[in-house]
This record gives sequence, C-alpha cells and structure tokens, in this order.
Amino acid sequence: MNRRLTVAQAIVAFLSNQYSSRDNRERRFFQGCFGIFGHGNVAGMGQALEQDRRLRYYLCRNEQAMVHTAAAFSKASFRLRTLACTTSIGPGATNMITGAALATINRLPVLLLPGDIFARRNVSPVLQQLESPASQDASVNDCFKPVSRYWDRIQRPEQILTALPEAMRVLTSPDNTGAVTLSLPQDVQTEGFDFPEEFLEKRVWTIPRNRCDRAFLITAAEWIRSAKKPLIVAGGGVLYSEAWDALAKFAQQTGIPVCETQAGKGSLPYDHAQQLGAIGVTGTPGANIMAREADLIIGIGARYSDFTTASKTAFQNAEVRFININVAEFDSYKHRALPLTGDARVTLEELSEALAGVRVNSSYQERISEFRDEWEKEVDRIYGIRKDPPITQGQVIGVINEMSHADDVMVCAAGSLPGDLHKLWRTRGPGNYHMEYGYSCMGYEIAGGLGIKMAKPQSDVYVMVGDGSYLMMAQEIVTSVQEGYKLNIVLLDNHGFSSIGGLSRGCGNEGMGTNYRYRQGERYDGELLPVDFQANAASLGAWAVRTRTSEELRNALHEGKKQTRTSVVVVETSYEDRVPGYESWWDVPIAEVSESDTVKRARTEYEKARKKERFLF
Ligand SMILES: Cc1ncc(C[n+]2csc(CCOP(=O)(O)OP(=O)(O)O)c2C)c(N)n1
Ligand SMILES: [Mg+2]
Repeated sequence: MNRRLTVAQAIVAFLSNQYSSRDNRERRFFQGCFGIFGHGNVAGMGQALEQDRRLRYYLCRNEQAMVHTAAAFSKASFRLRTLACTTSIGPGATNMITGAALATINRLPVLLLPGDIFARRNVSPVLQQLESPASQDASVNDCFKPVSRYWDRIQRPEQILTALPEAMRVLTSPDNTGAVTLSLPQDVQTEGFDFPEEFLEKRVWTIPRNRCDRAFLITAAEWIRSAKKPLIVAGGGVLYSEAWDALAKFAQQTGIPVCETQAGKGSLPYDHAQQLGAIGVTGTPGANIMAREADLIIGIGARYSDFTTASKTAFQNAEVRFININVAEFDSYKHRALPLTGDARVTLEELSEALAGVRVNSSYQERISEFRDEWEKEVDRIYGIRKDPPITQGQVIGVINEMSHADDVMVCAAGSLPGDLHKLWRTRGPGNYHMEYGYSCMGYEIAGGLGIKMAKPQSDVYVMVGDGSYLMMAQEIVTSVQEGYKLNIVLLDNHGFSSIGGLSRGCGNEGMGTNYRYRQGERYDGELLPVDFQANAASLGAWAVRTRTSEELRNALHEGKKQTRTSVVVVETSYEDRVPGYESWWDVPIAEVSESDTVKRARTEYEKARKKERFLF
C-alpha cells in the first residue's frame, strides 16, 4: 500500500513516528519541530506541519537559537530525544550553521531541515540564491557539510526513503551523533509521491550499550591493579550513558578519585568521597595536582579538550598511561590509550567485577580526603566574600547554588562564568550542571535554557548569562513566554567582557574592545554605556528586576521563582574580581614581536610555561 503525500508531508509523518529505546525505555525521538518560515519552506514544510499536528510545531525568533534549543533539549535528555528545525533558504538556513557546529562538537543529535534552491533550476537565481559560475550544484547549504555528521540534499522525492533512515541511524548512534542536515529544495518539498505505508509506520531505534574487547578489558584490569596513582577523568559520556551509579560504585569500590570535565560535571555529586571536582584549566588544586602525578588516567567519555588537559601540561608523570572508555573509537585511542571502545555504564560494571577486592592504598585515600576538605573550605570562602556593590561573581554563584535543588538545572556557556562555575558549582545530581563548553557559544544560554525546560518541565531552570552573551542573543525570552516555559534568568552585568579583558591583560595587552563604554577618540574610555537590561527584559515579556547586593539578589530570586512567566534578575557584578586559577595553564599564544614591555614579559613567561606541554601521541 502506498500513500500519496508531498515530500514535506512524508518527512513530517516519518519523523512523528520515530522512537528511541534504551534499557527497555521507549520515547518519541522528536518532541517537535522548530521553524521560521519563508518562501523556501512555508509552502512545503510549513504546509505539512500545519496539516499534520502529530509533530508539534514551535515558533522561535532566530534560527541559530532554535538549534541551540534543540541541542540543549537533547543534552538534557541524555541524547535520547531531540527536536527538528526547519528554515527557509539563504540567511534562514545559514543562521543555523553556528548551531550545527555546536551540536556536532558537543556530540548532540539535532536534525536540521534547511530549505534549498530549486532542484528544477529554470527560475534561478531565486531570491537569496548564491550564484556560482562554476557549478549549478552549489548553494549556501553546502556550508553545513563540515559541521554535520550526515549531510544530504534531496533532489527527488524517493531519495527520502533512503536519506531519512540514514539520518536516524546517525542521530541515534552514540558514536556518530551530531548535527544531521537534510537540505530540502523548495520545489522538491512540495512534490507529490506515492510513499510506501511501511515507511511511515512506527519505528524504534534501539540505542546499544556496546561492550569493549574482552582482552583489552583484562589488560585494563591489570593496569588498574598495578597502578599506584590512578585517576578517573569523567567526561560527558558518563552522563550520556547514564552511568553515574556505575561510576559511583566503581569509585567507591576501588577508592580511585574522580575529577570532572565541563561536560562530565555532575557524574558524581559534589560531596561524594572520591570527588575531586573540576580538572584542567578551570580545575581545583586537588584534581590538578593528582593529575600531574598520576601514573594511570582512566578517561571515561572524555574528548580531552585543551581545557581538560591544560593544553597537554596536565599529565606530567613520565610513566603515565591512559585507559579510555569511550563509545567513539576516535576518542578511545587518544593519548595512545588502551582503548576500551564501548558504553561507559556496561564497561564500568564489567571493570568493577574484574577488580573485586582491589583498592588504592590508604595514604592515597587520605590525600583525596585532604584535598576535598581544603577545597570545600575554599568554596565556602569564595561564596562567603562580602563586598559592597558591585558584588563578586563567586557570591552570585553561591546564592544560586544554595537555592537550587538536585533536580534543577543551571545552564551557562561562555564568558568568565564557565570557569568559575566549573570550580565552584556544587553539583547535586546528574544534569544539574549544564554547561555548553564544547563550542562555548555566547548566546546559547537563554535559547539552551528553553530546550532544557522543554525536556524537564518539572525542574527549575536557572540561566546564568553575562551581559555580553545577553546582548548577543536574548530574544528567545519571547519564545519562553509564548510557550509558557518559565526560565529563571540571572544576568550578570559587569559592563563588558570580563573574561576576554582579563585574558587580554594576561597576554600583556590593555583589554581593547572588552568594555562597554563610549568612544573617546581612539579608545573606549568614556562613561559606561547606559544599557537598561531590566527594561530590555521587561519589554520582551519577562518579569524583570535589578539588584545590587547579595541580599537583594536572593530576595529577587525568591520573588522571581514565584512568577509564572520567565523572570530576569539583573545583578551588577565586579569586572575585576575574579576567581583565581589553581595549578594549571592554558596555551594562548602571545605575540613574539612587540614593542610593549608587558607583551614581551608575557611572551617570556609563555615560552617557559610551554615547555611543560607534552606530545601524547
Ligand atoms: C559567539 C561567540 N563570540 C565570541 C566569543 C569569544 N568570547 C568568549 S567570552 C566573551 C565575552 C563574554 O562576555 P560576557 O557574556 O559579558 O561575560 P564576561 O566575560 O563578562 O563574564 C567573548 C567575546 C564566544 N565565546 N562566542
Ligand atoms: Mg560581562
């Protein structure tokens, strides 16, 4: 039996009937489809979504933002669900490229359906078409290729019969997932075809828990047994595999300490006895000192970005070896590791069994406890700093952390906040800490917060956003109000880019372009720009208030919590007061040639520090 549908109608029918399943829990894979319509999709995908309401349509304000929302939705769902995104051709399509890169880098499934130029070609060039004298087979949508894990252009209706299953395979693949882009020429979207009924029936994609090679597992157990100073680096894969209980058991049983990457934070609660906190550039002293000395690193679901490896200076023991547990073969081989290519949960369970009775010695455990105690005191100290307005960022983090519960979610992405939060946030449950730090994309915060709230409507979502990020992308407040997905947004106003200002000065420069001030001749040395964030947020439909002291902030947050619509609490924070770095380094190359003494000095320091970098090949 066939059903005559347009290509767009068949896509909507197909997507609404796809399910994922893991551990015998089944869920609809697509919660809905975001979209902004234009001539490139309104009569195709727009018509189909209007007619077939099984795939719920959501209107947003910006195409980049909707991809962030989809990525955050999938991250908060541990990659077991996502959202689709449809756009018009041209700028609507290319607006999604940043979102696609973010999703692919963070290994998060999102399905992108940009409109594309006519397959028929006779009316070219159409509005917004990129013309090429070299080929008629080129459009701006080709820009999605390097940032997509699967890319296709649908030139004939029957191509979706093979393209959509491929798209689903990649989206639900723990190893391969990321952005999937199906470019849909605007004429093809509307073409009718007799699609087989079976193609449109319910289909369940079972997400596997692959097991690693048996011999490698035995070797890994031997390596762990003989290690004197083992350390676990927990990455995002622990959370995506829902392996937190298996990790807690493994760490408890073996006594091996655990530190966490940005994506892996929350793998253990902050008060777990083996928890050393953040590792790397934005790490804690305990994690970084123990990483430096470790003779065995067990990386679990970690990509080893430069923030985690402190630009390859984190692991200084000449004898250090790596065991990498990772669903992706690509990651499991990093640092010449013994590759346990497989799912984090089952691999940890198997390792626990293989290591029954094996435990680190008691002096190693004491060291962990000492580092833990010292670090908790340091967090208390930073949370407890009392300063006249403008208050410190550490104080703000403390206030929000103390208010929030294990099921709530704190979301952030860029600026000076990620580093401070990585160190200071006391994570109480998996998913409680949601940091987008693969792409660290300014503008993810509010759009991402919306996706989290859609995935976890019962939880309070706290969006922490700098003034720079807010000015880049705040418009999805309107969408949150429209959809009744309430966000608790805290906007930290330090009048510019504190992070990059600090970095600029650290590189011997003067912080050009990092303050929001009036121009005075060649410099931005004038008065602060009078941006009224409270009025701005209120104008978008939010309940908004401005605060200065931490008491005012606390009261406003409680008041904001009572509101039914999205609240924005603006708090002025100090540009200068920063949480220090601990026992780490980040490679940001400094000018080798300069007339400035401060740059020259920074370069000398830089050359010295770089000597610690290792080639872990
Ligand atoms: C889209 C994007 N553009 C540029 C950057 C580089 N960048 C990182 S942090 C930052 C400034 C962030 O300012 P703000 O949100 O006010 O946070 P603050 O540094 O003041 O904490 C910039 C420009 C980025 N991460 N993302
Ligand atoms: Mg700022």
